[in-house]
Amino acid sequence: MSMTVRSLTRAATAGLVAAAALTAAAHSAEAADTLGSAAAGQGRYFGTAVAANHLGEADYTATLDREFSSVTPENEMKWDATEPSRGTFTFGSADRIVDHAQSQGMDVRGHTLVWHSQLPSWVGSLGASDLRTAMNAHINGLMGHYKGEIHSWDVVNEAFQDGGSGARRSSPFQDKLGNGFIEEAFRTARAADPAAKLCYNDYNTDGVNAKSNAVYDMVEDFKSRGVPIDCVGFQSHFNSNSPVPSDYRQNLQRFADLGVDVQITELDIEGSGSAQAADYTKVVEACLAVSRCTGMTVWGVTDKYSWRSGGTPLLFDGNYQEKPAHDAVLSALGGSGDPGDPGDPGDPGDGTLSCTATYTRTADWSSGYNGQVTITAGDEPISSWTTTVTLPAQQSVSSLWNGTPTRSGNVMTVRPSWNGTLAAGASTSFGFTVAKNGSDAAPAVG
Ligand code: G2I
Repeated sequence: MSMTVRSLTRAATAGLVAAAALTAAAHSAEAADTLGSAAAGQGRYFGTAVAANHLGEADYTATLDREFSSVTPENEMKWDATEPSRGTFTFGSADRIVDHAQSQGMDVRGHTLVWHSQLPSWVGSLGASDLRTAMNAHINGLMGHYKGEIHSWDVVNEAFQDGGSGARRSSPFQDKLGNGFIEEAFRTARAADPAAKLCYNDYNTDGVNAKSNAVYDMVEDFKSRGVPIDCVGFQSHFNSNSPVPSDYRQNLQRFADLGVDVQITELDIEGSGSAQAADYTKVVEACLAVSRCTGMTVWGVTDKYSWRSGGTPLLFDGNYQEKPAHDAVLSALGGSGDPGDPGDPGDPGDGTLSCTATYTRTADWSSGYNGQVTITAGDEPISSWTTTVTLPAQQSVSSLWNGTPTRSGNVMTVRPSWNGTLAAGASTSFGFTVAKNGSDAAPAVG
């Protein structure tokens, strides 16, 4: 994929797939007793923050690929990483994460577009008018580059102060553009990628308190005035000073009742053993009790790379061994198996999951046609799928939607874009447009 094409949009590039010849390979599904597949059984994703510089570590990547169905770049999509000087966008590290996630059929959360931290100094030195232009250009730059590839974006992050006031936090955006900057960011984001869910994300908003009340009021106001917002992210960084609140579920529910999805976006809980496991169970149970809680993300794969590594707050220890907290999460998600002992019945790799792929031609004209492939999970939930479409030699694919294609000769391999997670018996479809180039034959799909 050349830099020139990538600088248009990655999705457009991925859609420009030429294909030929016939037959189909098998599609596959992942085993059910991992965090991602167990969550899929509950209609949720289970994700993790990922750092690009660890992807070369075999155990890191093996754990990531096996257990998780969604990734959030931990730092690589932030402003300092993606637009270090005005108008110069650098996507190398973020692209590595997105490419890796797509190769594994994982969804990607975008984090984050407008935030007071990890902000290059040039942004803070702009006057109001220039800052507004730069903010919108930054949103357009990132969302344009990843258009169609990001399930949910944290459009604005941490705009409210801690403490009892419920006031906005001082930042270049707040101080120079005033309260309206959040609304403007969301409106710009909706236009930039209408398919992405647009989230407001914050911490210490997990229970009912002055800060979460202030966010609640903002969301209520946005919904009443038609400002585009689709979800609220609850970071959920917990420790003894900031424990899992007893009204966590009620708080998630009251936001959901405003007509937005809720997501747990940066979960980690300091501690160890059964106490930590019990706290993780509370969080998972709270999400599962709220139908609009669409998924959970832990803030890292292994304790050793956590931003709070001293507090060992994650599900895998520094040697990638599953902790009691992992087993508790898996169990709370309804997962089965013996997660502490890979190789036992019920562990990853022993599952005999299945899905079917059926093809139909949905439109036809003299020079081309539209095809649609519907993937249906068998009697186990799946967290990803892979389907192969092989076209007659003359034909070529000019666009594809609701899937992520890669081409090898005549064979187009399609993996999920946003739609990897299927409950038992559930279906999803992707579609594509084909130029016949003289051949009206059907593709083979498997
Ligand atoms: O602070 C925890 C999280 C709170 N919510 C927003 C998240 O974006 C935030 O993530 C953390 C990352 O986990 C850290 O990895 O954000 C920190 C910065 O605000 C990240 O730390 C930074 C270090 O401060 C830098 O020195 C370092 O260069 O990570 C950078 C990349 O490793």
